[in-house]
Amino acid sequence: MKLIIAIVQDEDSSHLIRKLMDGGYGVTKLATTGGFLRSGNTTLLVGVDDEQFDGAMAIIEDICKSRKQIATSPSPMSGSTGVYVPYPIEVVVGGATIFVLNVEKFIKI
Ligand code: 2BA
Repeated sequence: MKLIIAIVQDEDSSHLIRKLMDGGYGVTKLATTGGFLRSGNTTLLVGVDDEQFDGAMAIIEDICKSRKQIATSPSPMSGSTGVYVPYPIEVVVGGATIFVLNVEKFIKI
């Protein structure tokens, strides 16, 4: 058994959860915050049998899209003034950041 930890964009999360549930996968949704953008994203925990793994990954790849986002980054105006001025930067947020862990035990009580 494997645990898929998928960090996805909020925009994709409802559609993705629906498709995973329709496919018979168990899903837990966590509301999370990205450390860089400091904006909300969604982390899904999906526990799968080994033979279900490829199917779950295919659904995630199919639905999660990368998008450009504008973030503001503080930058020193000058070394002597020490004043920080926010300026916009464009980042490409990936469709999904995925960690796959081998599950030692899966227990339901
Ligand atoms: P955030 O940390 O909010 O990052 C959003 C996007 O900002 C990243 O997209 C990346 O394109 C950009 N970014 C992140 N750190 C940067 C930096 N130091 N300088 C310039 N640009 C930077 P993704 O890489 O697709 O990551 C999307 C979200 O996945 C992240 O949101 C974070 O919540 C999570 N994530 C990514 N890598 C991770 C990791 N190694 N461990 C845990 N969570 C991770």
